[in-house]
Amino acid sequence: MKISCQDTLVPGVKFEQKYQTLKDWGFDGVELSGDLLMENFKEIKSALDSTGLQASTICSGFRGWLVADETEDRKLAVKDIKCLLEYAAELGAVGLITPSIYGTSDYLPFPTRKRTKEEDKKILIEALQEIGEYAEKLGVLLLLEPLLRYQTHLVNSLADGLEIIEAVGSRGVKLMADFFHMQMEEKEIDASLIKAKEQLAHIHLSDSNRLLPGQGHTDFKGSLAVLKAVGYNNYLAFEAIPPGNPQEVADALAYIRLVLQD
Ligand code: LER
Ligand code: MN
Repeated sequence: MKISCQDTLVPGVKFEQKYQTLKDWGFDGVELSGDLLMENFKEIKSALDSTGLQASTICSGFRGWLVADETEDRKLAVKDIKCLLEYAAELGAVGLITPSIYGTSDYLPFPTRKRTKEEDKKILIEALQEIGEYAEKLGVLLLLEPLLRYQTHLVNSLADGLEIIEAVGSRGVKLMADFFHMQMEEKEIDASLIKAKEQLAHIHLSDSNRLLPGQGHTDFKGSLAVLKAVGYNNYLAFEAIPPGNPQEVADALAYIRLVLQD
């Protein structure tokens, strides 16, 4: 398994400086923030080329949401997502990560949704069918990310994600898993990973408290052994609250490499 790290976790002003640090720490790749990429594609591409660091994936960064209330915001999301998928193809990245929508919840006093969950699901599936076809042509993936219930009302568990992906039926749309979200939404993380194995194309390594892997109470030893056993061979990308001392990122990488050796 290759290991990458979100660009927000590494210090540095220039992209080149950040990517070189990730390389020096021993990461195989970088997960790019989509919003930075939208603004700085040329600079980012040239920094990747000069450092030789691989772009593993792109994380969000588009305007609107696939199940936003307003049609215009949904169209904007599809338009930007297609652009980010093109960037993914140009950079040789696996694809683009997106949740269904961020900032909605059935469990907090967010504004009432205009539509039922079933209506939202239909909208999501149709949008992903269009995007999936585009992604297939480009040879990249749209990675659907389930988020915990306080961040989204739609697609919280891996099973929720699988239901959508099966309905979409495109090779261009796959599932990803984030250990932070799974600690709340899965009954048994390892059993859910096994069920999702055919569709699982990316993973966010984050501990139970959104700190770096090894700084919470997630059983990475057990779950990474399960992923190994089912033949998961895609990226594990670090996502976490940036630590006080950046050296902690390198220490967390050493910890995960050790766990993977067992
Ligand atoms: C948000 O909580 C998250 O996990 C990110 O990966 C957003 O896509
Ligand atoms: Mn995540």
